[in-house]
Amino acid sequence: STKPSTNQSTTEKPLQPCQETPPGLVGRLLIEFSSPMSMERVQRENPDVRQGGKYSPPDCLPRQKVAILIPFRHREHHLKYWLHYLHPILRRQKVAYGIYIINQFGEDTFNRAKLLNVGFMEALKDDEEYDCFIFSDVDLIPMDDRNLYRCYEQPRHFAVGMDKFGFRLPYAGYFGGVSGLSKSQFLKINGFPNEYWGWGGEDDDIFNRLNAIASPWTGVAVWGHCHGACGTLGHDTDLGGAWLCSSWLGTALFNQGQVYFARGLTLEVSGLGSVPPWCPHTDPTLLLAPSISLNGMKVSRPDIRIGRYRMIKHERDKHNEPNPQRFTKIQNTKMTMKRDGISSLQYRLVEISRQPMYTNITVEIGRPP
Ligand code: UDH
Ligand code: NGS
Repeated sequence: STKPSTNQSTTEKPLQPCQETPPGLVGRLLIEFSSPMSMERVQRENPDVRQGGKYSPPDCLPRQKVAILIPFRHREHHLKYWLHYLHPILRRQKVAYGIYIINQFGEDTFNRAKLLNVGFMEALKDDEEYDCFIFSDVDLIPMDDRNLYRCYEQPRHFAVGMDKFGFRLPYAGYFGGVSGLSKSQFLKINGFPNEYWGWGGEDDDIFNRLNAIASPWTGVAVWGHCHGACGTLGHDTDLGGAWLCSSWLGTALFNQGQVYFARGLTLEVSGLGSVPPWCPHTDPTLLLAPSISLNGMKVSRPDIRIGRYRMIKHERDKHNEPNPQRFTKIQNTKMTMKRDGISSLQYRLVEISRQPMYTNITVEIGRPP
């Protein structure tokens, strides 16, 4: 309309960025699945969630835009509880988010990781501003709202303490249940594998991808001299190799072998003469070629007391039997990840329907070869 301006923009206070730690969190939550749940109730209790399951805090500028992706088929009962619990938690966490259910069409073998790849693509088509992607099973509810659903400097594993594992991490490399990657972290590993049909292993493959990017990284140094602390660190199995500094670094040493860095260490060497921060006693004349740039990734996790989850108990689904190939497949991630991932993803969209509490993306993803 051409009404005279009411000068709204000068009377309204501009929004401030949301606080790093949201002020309205309540901490530990009571989560149970015995009281009946209905979508009507979820809608009634979350009137500020927009069509398609979208929300943005009204009182501050969110730091990230988060797409929450849920692999799905025939779990309507679980979805009601998930939405019932998560919408209020996410609201308190002051995130801008959208909920996407990636629903596998047909009754062929289920493929969780491929559905999540589809979710990544489709969420970005829906809103290119998403910069964070959280991948959640439909049956996992966080028991503490201090477990912040956002992306971090490093890939995030959220579901560290599930009730079915006695609230402990089942093994050090566990990356299942609920995880989160920024857009660039996701693209760096070529997304998720498309070739894990049926249950198991796809989360381990993703974990392997994150580590494969970390080391080894080969660099070329021009010249260097290192002594003291670095020399004494020696060999460390957790680092995926030997330390860069043994005692004396010369052109030859660098050029001959591969140079290994600590997993998860992001060392940006820009320009000649930089001193690696982990090597305090390096002779400052150490010269590294400017081409060396490391992108190591290491999974980050919340404190085990905060990263607690309840899982809705259920029987094994039909058409999601344990995949007998999973053990050999996870041995080969480093080789397969280059060709199998977001770069090779193929699917056929069947339907996108915007529900009040979520966006439903039904997709045909094929079947095992
Ligand atoms: N999922 C579906 N439908 C399916 C299969 C899987 O929606 O038919 C989704 C859902 O989001 C689920 C996730 O994929 O949370 C992971 O699959 P899962 O729940 O089958 O994996 P989980 O490890 O269970 O939770 C394995 C079977 C456990 C049987 C225990 C019997 N007491
Ligand atoms: C591992 C699976 C993972 C799975 C985890 C927990 O053994 O995919 O167990 O499973 N890896 C392989 O099978 C290679 S659970 O107890 O939740 O059913 O996530």
